[in-house]
Parts: sequence; C-alpha cells; structure tokens
Amino acid sequence: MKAWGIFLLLLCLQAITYAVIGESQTCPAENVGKCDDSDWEGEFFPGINKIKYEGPSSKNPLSFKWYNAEEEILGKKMKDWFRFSVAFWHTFRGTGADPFGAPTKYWPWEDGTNSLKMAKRRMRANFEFINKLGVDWWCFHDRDIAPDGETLEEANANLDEVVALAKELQMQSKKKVLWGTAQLFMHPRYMHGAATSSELGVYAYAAAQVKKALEVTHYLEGENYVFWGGREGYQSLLNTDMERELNHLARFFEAAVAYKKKIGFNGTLLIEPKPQEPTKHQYDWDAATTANFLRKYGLIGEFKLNIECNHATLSGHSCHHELETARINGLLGNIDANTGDPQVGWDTDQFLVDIQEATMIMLSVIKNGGIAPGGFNFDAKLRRESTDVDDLFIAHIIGMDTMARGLRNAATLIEDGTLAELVRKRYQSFDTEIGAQIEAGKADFDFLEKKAKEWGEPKVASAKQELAEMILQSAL
Ligand code: XUL
Ligand code: CO
Repeated sequence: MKAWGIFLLLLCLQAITYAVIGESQTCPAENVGKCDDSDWEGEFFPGINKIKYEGPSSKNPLSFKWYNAEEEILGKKMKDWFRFSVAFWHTFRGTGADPFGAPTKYWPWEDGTNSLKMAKRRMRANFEFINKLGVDWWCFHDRDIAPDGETLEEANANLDEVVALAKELQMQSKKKVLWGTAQLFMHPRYMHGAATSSELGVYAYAAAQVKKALEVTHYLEGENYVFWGGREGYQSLLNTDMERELNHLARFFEAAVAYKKKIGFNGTLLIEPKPQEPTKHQYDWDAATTANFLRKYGLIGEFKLNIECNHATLSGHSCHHELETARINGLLGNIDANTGDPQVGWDTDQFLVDIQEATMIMLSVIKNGGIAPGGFNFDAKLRRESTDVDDLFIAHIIGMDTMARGLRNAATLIEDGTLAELVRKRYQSFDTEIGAQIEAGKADFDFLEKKAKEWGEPKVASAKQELAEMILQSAL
C-alpha cells in the first residue's frame, strides 16, 4: 500500500515536471554516456500527429499528397500494393557520419551509447514512428537493433531481450516485420567475407548468426528473410579461389533453406544483388547473375530477389531493368526503394523522388500482380545535412508519395492501353501461323531458310521509341 502511494506521488511529480517543462527530458550530445538511468518518458515525436492524406493541393509537409492508404487502384488498396516498410538501420541508427566527417544527427532520445537500455528505447521510438507514419512493416539487421556481445551467447542474449520488447510492441500496434537479416559485414571477422570467407571458423560463425536471425525473424512474424552479401566477393582474383567460394556460398544457402524448413518459417528467402561496395566485386552482381547462380546450384525454387534501385544503377542497369529481369524469371520478391545520385556514383541510399522512375517501377510491379509477401522497404537515409527530427517524417512521406504517384501513373497507362498496344503492334509479325511455330520451337533452320528466300528482303518497321516516351509522359 505504502509502495503504491510512493508510486502515485512520483507519477504526480512527473506530470508536474511535464507541465512545467512542456516536453520530454533529453540527453544532450555533450553529456554522452552521463545521462541518468531513468528511461525515456512520453512521446519521442511530440507535436507530430498521425500523418494523414490531404490531397495534392495540401501545403502541409507532414501530410500525404498522393498516398491514400485505403484508396483502391486497379482493384487493390494502395497500402496493399506497397506494404511500405521502415528500415531500422537508416532511420534509427543513421548518424549522418561519412568517411570524411563525424555524425551530424543527435536525436533527442539518443544518449550516445549502444547499451541495451538505449536499444530498447530506440525500438520504442521505431514503433511510435511507424504508427504515426501509418506504415505496417519494418526491417532490421540483428546488430542494428541490439548490441553485439563478447561472445555469440552474449550477442544472442542481447538480441533476445530487444526482440521480446519488439514482439510486445508489435502485438500492441499490429505491425510486423517485412524482413529480417543478419549483419555479416561490419565486424572485422568478416573482412574476407562470411559464407565466402577463406576461414572455416568465420563460415561457422556466420551460420550461427544467420540461424539466430532466422529464428528471431520467424518469432517476429517476418514475412521474408534477406541475404545481402556485403563482403561475399573479392578484392583480387590473384588470391581468390572463386569457384570454391561460390560453392561455399551455395552450401550456406542450402543450409539456410534446411533450417528455415526445420523451424517452420514460411517466409520467403531473398537475395539482394549488388555489384560492388564494399568489395570490388560482389558475387550477387545483379539479378541475372544471381538467377544464374541459383539455377546452377538447384536453389532457384527456394529464393527470390530483393531488388534495390541504387544497386541496380551501380551495376549499370536501371531499376526497371532489374525488376523486369527478376519478374520474367519469377524472382521478383521485394524492393529496396531508394535511389543513387548520377553525379556521385556510389550507394548514396537516397529516398527515391523521381516520378518517372517510380512509374516504370510500378509498371513492373503491376505486371507482377504485386509483390506480396514482399513490399517496399525504404533502404534510404536522410542526407547528412538534414538534421531535424521532422526530416525523418518528411523523407518517408515524399518517398511514399513518389511511389504513389508512380502507381497512379502506371494505372493510367495500363487503363489507357496505348503503350501496351504500341508494344503489341511491334511484335505483330509473330502473331501469325509461322510466328507461333517459331515460338513453339517448331521452326528449324531449313524451314526458315526456305521462308527467307520466298519472302525476300523483310520490311522493318519503326520502333516508335519517342512515341512510347510521349505516351509515358502524358501520364506523369
Ligand atoms: C547495403 C544494403 C543493405 C541491405 C541489407 O547496400 O542495401 O542495407 O539491404 O543488408
Ligand atoms: Co538494401
């Protein structure tokens, strides 16, 4: 009874403190590590309400102009086309640091440590953020959400503690994990790679880390699990047995498939292609290379691809190209929605704001009938110079609005049908008896030579590229 009284008194004192100060206590950057032990109270994003759709004429930066979650486009709600997800590592661990400069962002809730207490606080901030943004999914690496440990046991115990909180917060908010992954690139043990390391002990350590990450992704009702081979590649072929490394990688994936089945995880396993960075050459170079790898090792039915737009351009393709390559191979699983900067050239992980690019992305997604159980993960970060808390919201809002405009435009193009008709006409010579014979594999070279002689010089029609571009632009 006495304890209860003291608790009520403390609660009243706290309420008075809030009333006087008007906001939650923060731990300033200069006090790194010296803040008191009480945990964060109140909201992380005070003054920011749930983001609403206000339509294209709204001037409110904290509103959606084009993304209207419940609105149906081509028979599906917008939120179901996208299944938007917040990337924990950028939004909650991104500091603005780059190879030339120190962090620029000091979020009020950060105390400058990577303690378990801080990890839990960040997790609560994550859930307030996704609730206010109106997004149903989030993605994580094991080491973003919980501190590493001196031993695997300690790292796993840290992870368990944070994951237990995440599970509780998920149940309260009805949010889920879009995908989880293991971070197999930061620690020095992974300097030669993880599954492709020249060291057997590292291969085993990576396997143990993925085993645990699969378990927690399953526990958090994740719908997918991603493998991004951060250091699965080489810096020099002179000291690399590429064939052996690729064989190891395939064995690693086989073991992951077996473990996924063993624990009853029904999520999709995804591989995220990237051509280089941090290694000079990464084995999952692009969608076609990865598809070839999966086919060679008999893994094609067990995996899909997570296409990241900035990785697409790093490999010399467009995002649309990578999506189409994945789609026509039945491998389109998820999109890491971001973009690079053509003047910079590396993996800048920017929010995608190009409406034309978004439209082409959505043409692929619609052709694919959507990408569920995958979604659109914002593997994107604020620019180093954007340092306000509300910039986190604004960045995600423009990312979502851009994709929503892409969806609306793509739907207009599909409903209009002119572009599809242009493509159909381009191939109409194959819509004939002989065309059907060729497509069915029933036209041999003797037969074709006979026809070529009979028909003489073929008439070749215009490709109408500029007309196609004109049609695309009319929908933007
Ligand atoms: C790195 C990258 C990763 C993966 C997950 O370029 O895209 O964040 O998405 O490891
Ligand atoms: Co990514």
